[in-house]
Amino acid sequence: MYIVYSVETMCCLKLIVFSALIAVVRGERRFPDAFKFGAATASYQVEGAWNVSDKSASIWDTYSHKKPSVIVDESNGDVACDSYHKWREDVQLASELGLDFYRLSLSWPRLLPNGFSNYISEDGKRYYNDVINGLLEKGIEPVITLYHWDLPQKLQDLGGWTNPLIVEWFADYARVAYDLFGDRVKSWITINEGIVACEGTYTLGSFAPGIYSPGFGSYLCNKNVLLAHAKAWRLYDEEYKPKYGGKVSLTNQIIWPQAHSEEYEDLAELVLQMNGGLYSHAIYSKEGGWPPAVEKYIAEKSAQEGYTRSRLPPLTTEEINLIKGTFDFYALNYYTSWLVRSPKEGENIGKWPLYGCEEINALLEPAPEWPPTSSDWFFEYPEGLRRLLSWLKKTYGDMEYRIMENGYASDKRDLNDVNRVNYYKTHLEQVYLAITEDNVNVTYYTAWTLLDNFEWNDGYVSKFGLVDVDFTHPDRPRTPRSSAYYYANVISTRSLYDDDLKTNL
Ligand code: PNW
Repeated sequence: MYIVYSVETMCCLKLIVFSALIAVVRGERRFPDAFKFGAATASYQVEGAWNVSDKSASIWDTYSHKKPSVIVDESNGDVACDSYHKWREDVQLASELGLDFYRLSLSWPRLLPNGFSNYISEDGKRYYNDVINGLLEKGIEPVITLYHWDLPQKLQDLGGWTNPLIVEWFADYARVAYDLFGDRVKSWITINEGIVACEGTYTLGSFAPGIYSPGFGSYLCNKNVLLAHAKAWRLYDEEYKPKYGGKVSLTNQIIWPQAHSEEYEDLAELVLQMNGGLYSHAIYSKEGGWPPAVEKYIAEKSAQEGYTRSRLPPLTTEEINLIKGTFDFYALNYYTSWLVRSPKEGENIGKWPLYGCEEINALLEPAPEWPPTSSDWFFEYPEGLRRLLSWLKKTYGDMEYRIMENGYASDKRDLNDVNRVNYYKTHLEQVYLAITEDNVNVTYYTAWTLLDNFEWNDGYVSKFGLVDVDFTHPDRPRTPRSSAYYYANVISTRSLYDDDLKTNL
């Protein structure tokens, strides 16, 4: 395996050096010197080794085992990319790509098999120390996500994210991670895409543990995720930042909701407040709390429905102040955009109640000219990323923005993945324009994902990898795609090219 990579890498390196020379001569669009390029994965999606040593089950272990039919190919993450055993290869790939940083997540039940911090797994500790040290040895910054959706089943049995006590349990877990790895890890993400996790679980009922409770469960979950993030951020800020000087934030996945036409601009803004504002207003606005438009809308609707109180649980002044300002940078995950309009008389709102569209009676659909991908929620609109960055800066202010996920889904195992190359090229162009034209201080760009992996309800069918993984082979061999070479080119030259790109293997 390594020999194959090395030969290809040598060719690739020669190409990169040659391209770099040309870039200098032609003055290509260059990213700022301090700009960092990376790639991401998440524990349940890549690690496998679901029951080795003393690791306990996560909600995705339990869910995929008990209800395989909720995953399109009835698969699970039992082995996934086997990164638990093959992490050295992953680190080697990251190094060959020239990544400045690698974003990975910790499996809570691997590190704390009880869910609680009274017992730390030696094996979990060793595994993450190995990966972190392996990355640092190659000069790659480890960026750690504490929670990327694999909750210990034992905590789910106690109510999971709807139990307010999880706020303290999460802070205890964060403390363990900061204690163990904080001397070497300077970038932390507390929780990945709280809104997608909560809505996927409770509004769609399709993410683990698959509890269908639209309009209730999702709001309880979002509230507790916000509080848990805030506690973990404050813990770092008070006790660890003085000695380690790192930065902590949480990732928000936001779709850009484009009004179908002028008459739907208010509706599109409400969709944006529901999916982007729910977390952003609470954390980044001067006032804090839920976005006023959303709070008002749900309170009024709840009253009309005969409830004695709003289905959106209120935040007390103390909670608002606890959450407000708990960031060191804005971390954005962007994939796609939607056109927003009201449904016509009798028209079904469709399957995208995600982001509260059922709640606010908004219909989301792709523009006909946006190319589809293999994920049914995902159409290509690169300009959406630039628009979103501008909106964030205008709404929440000038701060450091880090793009922590962006990438392309395909159901093909093609090594010459021209569509993915095009996706990265067109989205990086928009990032470049956001920096140079709109003066948005974007400092990190993260490709989702390094390796094909377990894509939640899409199993192994939807592939996002720069690197192909053969899931039919027990060794899970990895083969870089054209997009990997394209990205390596961008990273080594820190520039974008218009043409003469060799994307074939
Ligand atoms: C993110 N949507 O999930 C996650 O952070 C990753 O784990 C995942 O593999 C990646 O994006 C690709 O899906 C999302 O429906 C899941 O809009 C669903 C949506 C967005 C992001």
